[in-house]
Amino acid sequence: MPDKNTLSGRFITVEGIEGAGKSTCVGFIRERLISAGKSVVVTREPGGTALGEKLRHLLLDHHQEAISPDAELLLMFAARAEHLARVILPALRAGQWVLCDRFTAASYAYQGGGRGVAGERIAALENWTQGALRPDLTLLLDLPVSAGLERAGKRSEPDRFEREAGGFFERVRESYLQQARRHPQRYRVINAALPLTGVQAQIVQALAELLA
Ligand code: Z5A
Repeated sequence: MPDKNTLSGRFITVEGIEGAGKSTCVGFIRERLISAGKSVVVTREPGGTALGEKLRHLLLDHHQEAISPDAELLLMFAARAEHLARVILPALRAGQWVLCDRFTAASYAYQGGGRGVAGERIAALENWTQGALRPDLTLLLDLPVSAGLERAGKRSEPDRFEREAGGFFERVRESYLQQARRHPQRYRVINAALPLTGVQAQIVQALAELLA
């Protein structure tokens, strides 16, 4: 169980529905942090370790047989436990800044909001795997579902999540926004519907608060 007091690094997560621009923004954030003199570890969930990447493949592969919501949640947290033990906690202990494309907020949004798993179950797993550790800053890239799906749809074959109907993503978006309302001290909602320069300007402001 991590003791928050022994972690001298900072933990930033980037969240949002498909096509919100997370991957695009992670590259931008990394450059900003490096310019500010920080040592940065960029990673993602599910994934970030050898086991995590195998689990990611199982979770996203649309040729898989259907996965029950509870199994899906447990696999996300199995990947997360490994990710915390091997990548995130060692980096934070070494004073590095960890920048993660999705984290536990995605479990609340997709398995909770999207699939209907009870929030208490997710909270129990969160407390078990993370102890008191929570991201220092979560940048929630928010935009209408139709806009996100249109952006995401211009790319390769849809994965298992991207095949869900629009209502699923509306619930995911609402869950993310609820989490941001519940934890205003560590969430910043970024209007991701703006052109990239407008999105980046909001990110710069949010990072400045943490860097100050
Ligand atoms: N998942 C879960 O269910 N539970 C969990 O606990 C976790 C994850 C951790 C992982 O996929 C899946 O796992 C995810 C949730 C689930 N569901 N799905 N699918 P992922 O992390 O790879 O997530 P993704 O949503 O598929 O990523 P994405 O579709 O690649 O989206 P993105 O990274 O947010 O977008 P992007 O690639 O940066 O940008 C998309 C396009 O829009 C691209 O062409 C950009 O050039 C363009 N773009 C970006 N920003 C802009 C702006 N501002 N204007 C115009 N165009 C833009």
